[in-house]
Amino acid sequence: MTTESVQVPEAWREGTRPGLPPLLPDFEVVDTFAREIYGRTPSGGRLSDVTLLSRENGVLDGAADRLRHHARISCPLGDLELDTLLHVPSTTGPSPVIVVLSFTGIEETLGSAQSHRWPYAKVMDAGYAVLTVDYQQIEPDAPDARGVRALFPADEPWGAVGAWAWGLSRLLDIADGLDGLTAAGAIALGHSRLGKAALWAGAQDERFAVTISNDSGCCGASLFRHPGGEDIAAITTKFPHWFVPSFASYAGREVELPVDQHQLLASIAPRRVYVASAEDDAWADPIGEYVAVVAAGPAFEDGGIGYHVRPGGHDLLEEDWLRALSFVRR
Ligand code: GTR
Repeated sequence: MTTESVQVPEAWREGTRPGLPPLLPDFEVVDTFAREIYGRTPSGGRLSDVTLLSRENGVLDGAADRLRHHARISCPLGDLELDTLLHVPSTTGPSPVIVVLSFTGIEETLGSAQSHRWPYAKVMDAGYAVLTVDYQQIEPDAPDARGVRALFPADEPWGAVGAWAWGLSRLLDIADGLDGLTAAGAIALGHSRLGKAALWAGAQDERFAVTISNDSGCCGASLFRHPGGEDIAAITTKFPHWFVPSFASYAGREVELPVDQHQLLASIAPRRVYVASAEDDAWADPIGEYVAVVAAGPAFEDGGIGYHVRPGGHDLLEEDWLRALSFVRR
């Protein structure tokens, strides 16, 4: 772990952390996270077909093949249609896949103000395929949205973060049937709100061998009980649709939540977790993320959980990908 630039206040150093709930068996804790925060992910949603739309071999100076697919997922009340973008290393054998949702649409990952977040050539070089979809094709990011959540009976509420996590699992279903990818070693990666979704996907779907959260902050990797950055009042006021409606009742009552985020990280063990923070990203509380990683540590075998904090602000940089992937390779 890279800890040198995390200045943890005395009260939050190991052994003296005030009042964090103990680590619990994962089945119990995942259920509590569903009930209190993210909502229960409904079962169902079956991949019905995947159509290849285009294939370009040898892009990125020969490092990758680039494939676009259209996928249809049949849900109880209708079909969800997804347009995916896949990069597969062209020089290696079957590759493990990183599934990651895109904020800005799949074509934007290739050349736009956002493309620095997608260091495809370096990731190909490290031997990983990358499969992505626009997160808002799964569930639009708005309170009155009608995405995948409208395709299931409204028996129990689930928030948009839960819907995006569901989408990461569907990306993995898609990857399962594609040539050039191995089922083993699949990675869920997400930045910010999509880092929250990646952690929730990793906690629920055991096919993910590794979960990587980047600057995921409140309701992601950072502790509710560590003061600093976004809190429940702020997040549920601005983004009420991300969580179950009752979660907002914990605003200002963080200490009464029966869980905290180190338990979400721990619930993924023995599968691996990597948390990346940025020094200037105060809103995501890098110290709260670091302390969560340390507190989750006992649930993992040696080296099962990793962390870095880099200089700079809230963003997903090449450095974040490469440091996370070097943790995965170790
Ligand atoms: C912020 C939000 C954070 C984080 C971020 C993002 O506005 O308060 O929880 O998710 O958005 O997704 O970029």
